Amino acid sequence: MTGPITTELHDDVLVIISNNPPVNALGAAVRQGLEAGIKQGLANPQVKAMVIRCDGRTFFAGADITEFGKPMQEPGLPTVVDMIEASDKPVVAAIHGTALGGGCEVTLGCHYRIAVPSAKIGTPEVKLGLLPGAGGTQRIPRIAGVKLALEMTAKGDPIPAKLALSAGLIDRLAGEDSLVADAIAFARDIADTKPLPRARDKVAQADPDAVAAFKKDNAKRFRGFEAPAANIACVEKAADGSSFDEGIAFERQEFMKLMMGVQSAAQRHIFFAERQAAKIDGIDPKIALREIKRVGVIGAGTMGGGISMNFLSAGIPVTIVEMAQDALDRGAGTIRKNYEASAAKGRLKPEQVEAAMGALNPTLDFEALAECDLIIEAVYENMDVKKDIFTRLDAIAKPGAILASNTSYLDIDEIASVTKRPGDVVGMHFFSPANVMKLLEVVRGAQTEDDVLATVMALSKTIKKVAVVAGVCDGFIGNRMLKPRQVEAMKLLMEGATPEQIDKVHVAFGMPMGPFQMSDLAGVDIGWHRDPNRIENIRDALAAEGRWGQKTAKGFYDYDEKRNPTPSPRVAEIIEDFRSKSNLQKREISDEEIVEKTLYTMVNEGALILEEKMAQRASDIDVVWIYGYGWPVYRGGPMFWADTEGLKTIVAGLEKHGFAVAELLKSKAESGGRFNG
Ligand code: T1G
Repeated sequence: MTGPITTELHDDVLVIISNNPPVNALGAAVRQGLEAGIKQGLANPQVKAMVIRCDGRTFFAGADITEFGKPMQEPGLPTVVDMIEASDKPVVAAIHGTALGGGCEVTLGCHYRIAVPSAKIGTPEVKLGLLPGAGGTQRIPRIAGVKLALEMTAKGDPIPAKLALSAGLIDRLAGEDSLVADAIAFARDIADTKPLPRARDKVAQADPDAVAAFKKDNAKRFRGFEAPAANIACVEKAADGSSFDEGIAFERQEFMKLMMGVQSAAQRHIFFAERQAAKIDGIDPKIALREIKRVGVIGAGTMGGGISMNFLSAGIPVTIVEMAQDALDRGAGTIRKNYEASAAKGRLKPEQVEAAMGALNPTLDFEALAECDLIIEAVYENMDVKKDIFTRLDAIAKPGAILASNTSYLDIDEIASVTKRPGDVVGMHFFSPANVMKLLEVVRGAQTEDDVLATVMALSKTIKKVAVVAGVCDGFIGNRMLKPRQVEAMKLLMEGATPEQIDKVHVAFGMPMGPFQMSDLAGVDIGWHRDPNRIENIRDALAAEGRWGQKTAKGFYDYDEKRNPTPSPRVAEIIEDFRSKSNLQKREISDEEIVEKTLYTMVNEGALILEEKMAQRASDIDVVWIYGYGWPVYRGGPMFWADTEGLKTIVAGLEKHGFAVAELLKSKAESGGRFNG
């Protein structure tokens, strides 16, 4: 046998082996090989049973997503799964790593399943805007019941082998290091079983209460997504008395609808974009990285504490430095409190909390940073303060230490200029709360060494961040695009829109909150000059009255004790006051105008970012907005969304309101191009 599938005959057991790195995706060659392997086993009278297993780090991790959207090569995965199930000789799936999507469905077509304890199985297709399209929605309910099938398919999180065993999705646990031998022995044990157990022959019991509860519990989580409902409908179909084949036909129909839809294209785009973002154009992926054994964090405030947790949770010791003992104690105390809160929710074991805290070295001694390999400054956003710190760091940090600033918009090159080692200086812009938000903008200074950048990008994966390389400009990528959105939103207030109208448009679009809800959450006073007598705009007026947002129970909205927002008559007065002073006439403003002025301008800024090479690629900008600001993944990020809107539409919308259109956007619109290929 050629290609990724080979077979080995162990007396009366034929082992069919896939070797298709990196994750044994079920591409055409694998499917063809599996079909040939099963045929070989059926044709050989010596073979009493078969085992399907994978080499490498995991069992099949699903269909090959890179094949989607291209003409499908036979045999399709459903055909392969059905062929396995129709075999009159038992087929055993030997599972390690993560049997996901089509990989899980291959196991369900097998008559038996054996897995190592560390294995996981799941159907994450919903995270790609899809559903298990090779029988998973019909076989899982028949084997494991409706309730678990809903969890697995409509939420898409894999389950551990132990739970799969109790649910009947696997039949036996293998030794962690003896999967192949145990699978062959298991195959021999069951070789003479008649009739062979087949998922399609089982009956799924309807469970309308479970379905209703599941829909209710997940209504917020599923808001705006199409795929979860399709998964739920397929699982219900499996248990509504329909035949297996009727269920399969329904699954196929629903699968194709999703596959051809924009949401799945968007979610598949983000799947690859997130992985592409980790790649730095022009740097050898095999470049030697600097060793980071200890991290230093300067500043034990909200950001410094959150940043420290990322490394402590990854088992990397942290030295955290403050200037005053009470600030240091408060910072360390907050870190402990956060860990204990996670432990209380069962997310961490007490010993993990102690291990993390044991690896934290809080100190007032700035010189203690000399033992650190990476030092991250997370202090007040003031250039003079940062320059002072980097001057002191330059004097004490060991040679080769990486010096990073967590600044959210200040010039990394200017910070680097005060050191004798500008090549070691980089930006690491965490998003608050730093121990929760996945996005990390890694800002490449003009002189940042390649190995410094590559080291930080690799380290980002270790601390479970999604890192994106940004250039040195005001606001880097995310906050730079946020600016036109906020500016235009404020202007719309002056012309007659209300904060709640604008926020409603953004929430309906799929954002977790609108511009004004976000201001109230972050703090209306962030970046305010703090002079209550200097009132030059609506934001100054609010800040001057102490309307600083949720933290003062009033901002653009008024808040009750549960922080529920209500429109504020006082804010309406302030807006009306500014409008009349500016001789502006209040007018009706359409939702369409709000989208054009607040979202199209973001796309325009994204095009400028690409023109100036402040981002490596359009998909990186999409990743920033998905992971940094909650842009709805089913719209694929601002640049992907612009492609689906049509760049000509974006240009027309911008020109209608007199905005200067970025050259890149204009040229792509004219040539019928797209940002994302
Ligand atoms: N197809 C193609 N490439 C894939 C792939 C896939 N299914 N999964 C991963 N890759 C690539 C990935 O792009 C990266 O490439 C490399 O493998 C390592 O991945 C009919 C329709 C398995 C948990 O959704 O969740 O089956 O960047 O960096 O962190 O019902 O990959 O190196 O060039 O993520 O160790 C359903 C998707 C498909 C699983 C491993 N399956 N994959 O994580 O490595 S749809 C999925 C993952 C389907 C059927 C339906 C993860 C992983 P590169 P990685 P990792």
